Amino acid sequence: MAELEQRRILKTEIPGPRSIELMARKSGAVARGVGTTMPVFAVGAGGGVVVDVDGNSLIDFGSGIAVTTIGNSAPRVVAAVRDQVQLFTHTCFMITPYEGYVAVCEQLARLTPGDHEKRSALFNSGAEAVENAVKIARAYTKKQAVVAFDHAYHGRTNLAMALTAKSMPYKFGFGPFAGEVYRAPMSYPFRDGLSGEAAAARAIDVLDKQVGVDNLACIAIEPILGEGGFVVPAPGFLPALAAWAAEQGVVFIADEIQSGFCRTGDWFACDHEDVVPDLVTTAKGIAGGLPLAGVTGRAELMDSVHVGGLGGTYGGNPVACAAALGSISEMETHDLAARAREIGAAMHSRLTALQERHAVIGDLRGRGAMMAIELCAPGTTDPDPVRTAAVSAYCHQQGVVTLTCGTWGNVFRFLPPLSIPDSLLEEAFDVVAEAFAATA
Ligand code: PLZ
Repeated sequence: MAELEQRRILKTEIPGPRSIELMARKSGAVARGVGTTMPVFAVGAGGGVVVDVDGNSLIDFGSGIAVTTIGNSAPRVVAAVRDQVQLFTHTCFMITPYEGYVAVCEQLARLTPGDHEKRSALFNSGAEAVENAVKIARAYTKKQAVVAFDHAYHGRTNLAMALTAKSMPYKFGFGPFAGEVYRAPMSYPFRDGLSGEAAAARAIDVLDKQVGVDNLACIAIEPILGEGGFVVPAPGFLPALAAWAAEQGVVFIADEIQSGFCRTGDWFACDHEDVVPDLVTTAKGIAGGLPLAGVTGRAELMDSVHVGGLGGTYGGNPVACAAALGSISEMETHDLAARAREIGAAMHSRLTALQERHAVIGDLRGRGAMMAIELCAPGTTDPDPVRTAAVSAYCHQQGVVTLTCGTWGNVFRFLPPLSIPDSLLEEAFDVVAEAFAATA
């Protein structure tokens, strides 16, 4: 596809007539449970825009939920996928393996936190990676209890749902859930005002007294909450938890599915505090939009599973692996971690100005190009999901793809692709500012 013009273009109302037609077809063919954030159908995307069937060019502030970090159809991904697809599309790594899978695991060993000996296994989705990380931790420790945190999101499969905190829409009506899953309090500076050390002590007390360390196989944590509201734990929280886990022989799993691969201005969110997890789950940004996920961890832990104990028909599909290698090369060549920091600084200054004008913005937080504002009744922490939805709807109508998140649906999150030009970034924030003014 020819390079897309990097401009916001509104040719019709949003949604336009062809999207409306397609939405009607969707209702007749696609299960209702599969919702959409915007009622527009895409035909192209790249740089910082998504183009719809009516010729509208929308500014992308979502990256397909933190997936197309390097931009849609990035040149190295397109080339790598095209080459691979002409050679072979699938043999199944468990039948006749291929080099791409091994090469991705070598890259994961190199890039994930810590310079210890590592091994990886590849899967199709984030949820599958999380499930496998828990399987591996249980096999290694021969213990069963698993701890997740308040506001956590780890996926939609049964065990991942059990680990996920929020009922509607993720868990509602879908139980019973996997057993031996416990929940600990997360550090949420805006709401609990605790230091990292104090929040860690509070969580550790739950692990110790309510779960019992002798039962505890692993704790799984997002180093920055994703769906739960882009909460950055207070400094010291993650290091204290990781140190406690290491002392107690509990496997520390960092779910970097949303925060990984340059999004936060470093390779992984754990890198900001030099936290070295025992296991890291990755997906989303790893392969520029192709489905791929991984579990990477200490060699002795990963290799404690019997031969044949890990796998799946498509896990580490050759086309997805080629895309991942192209994607990583794109990140390194263009130093996209630095670009994420640059975008983060620009977003921070625009959002600070916005917060000064609108008391409804209670908190501004995030790292790099993973930034959010939390909307609350002025001067309180009472969530304001209604205003959040109104601001978001305004942005959508004006051609900016924005996403919300948070346990109370009152967090507005910003996840632009790192390929977005500065001009579009500024224009999208002009629209966000208008949206706040128009909905006041
Ligand atoms: N762990 C930290 O962010 C996926 C969910 C979108 P899958 N987050 C987006 C939705 O509503 O389904 C996610 C995540 C973290 C795990 C997952 C799950 O990854 O690839 O969606 O299975």
